[in-house]
Amino acid sequence: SALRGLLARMPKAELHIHIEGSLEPELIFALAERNGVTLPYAGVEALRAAYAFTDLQSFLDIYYAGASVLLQEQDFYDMAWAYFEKAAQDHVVHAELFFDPQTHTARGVSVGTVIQGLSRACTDAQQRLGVSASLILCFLRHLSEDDALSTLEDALPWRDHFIGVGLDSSERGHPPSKFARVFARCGELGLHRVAHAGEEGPPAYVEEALDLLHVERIDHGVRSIESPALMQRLARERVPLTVCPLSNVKLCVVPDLTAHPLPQLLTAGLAVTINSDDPAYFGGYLNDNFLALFAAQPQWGAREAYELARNSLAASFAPPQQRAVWQ
Ligand code: ES4
Ligand code: ZN
Repeated sequence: SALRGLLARMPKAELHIHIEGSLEPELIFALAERNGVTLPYAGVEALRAAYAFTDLQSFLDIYYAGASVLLQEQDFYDMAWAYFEKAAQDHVVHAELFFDPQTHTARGVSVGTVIQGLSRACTDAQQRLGVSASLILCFLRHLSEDDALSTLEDALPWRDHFIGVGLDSSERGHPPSKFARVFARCGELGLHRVAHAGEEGPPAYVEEALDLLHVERIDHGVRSIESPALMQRLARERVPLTVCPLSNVKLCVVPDLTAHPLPQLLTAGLAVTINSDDPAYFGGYLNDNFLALFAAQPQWGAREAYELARNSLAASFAPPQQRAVWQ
């Protein structure tokens, strides 16, 4: 239909993608072979069959196992390049990629190896695909704040290769307050700040991320729907939410897309965006998320499509001269 064509072809930004979550099973096994890594799955089909998640933790266990095949700089480049080819097909004009250095440094891979491989792919995405791309370093919240601080320290020689920091992994029991000092340091360094909050955690974690970490965007934030006071604040302050519809269904945050709170968040005046989160694990890239959500909202049309695309470009950290090209 015309609407499907519009959704697929309109220019959009992707602001919530874990690049390790873009590793398709075929590439996982190809890199395992290249690096001599043995996986606890017989093959591509057996791995895909294990993608039946009941909550965030059941996903993270498999996601960290998949990332274990990444060892060389070229591995990080190849992973990101495969994503950029998908992004270009989806008419993504700008992407901000999350990466998890601690997942790799724990296996003896240096932060420099990770960042140099990803950064080279970002440069090539701009030059060969016309996709502007930047990196956001994420701290794993199930680890300590001291671990996050030393990860930041280790990454500082590559300070110019990432634009900001985020907070991801297991949310429950690991509130934003745990990372107040490291986020304050990141603020002093002029880094943008975002955090996952209100995915599985309560609305109070969204408030902590805003008040204690001083984040500029909230990743997920869907449980804000439970607090009218927080909803009013997010609308008034136009705090962008990077919402991931297919992720929320796969991780049982919502029962199905017809029950997803995104339409209510949008109607309440929040700066909502649509994103893919971990597309290789959750059943689709950015356009798949748009198409699936719009299929569950038959009353939606071009107005909502443009609003969501415009929100994504407006909520990006792209510099003013870049944004001028989109207007
Ligand atoms: C993630 Cl869906 C999600 N939530 C929290 N942390 C993550 N890391 C990768 N995907
Ligand atoms: Zn995420």
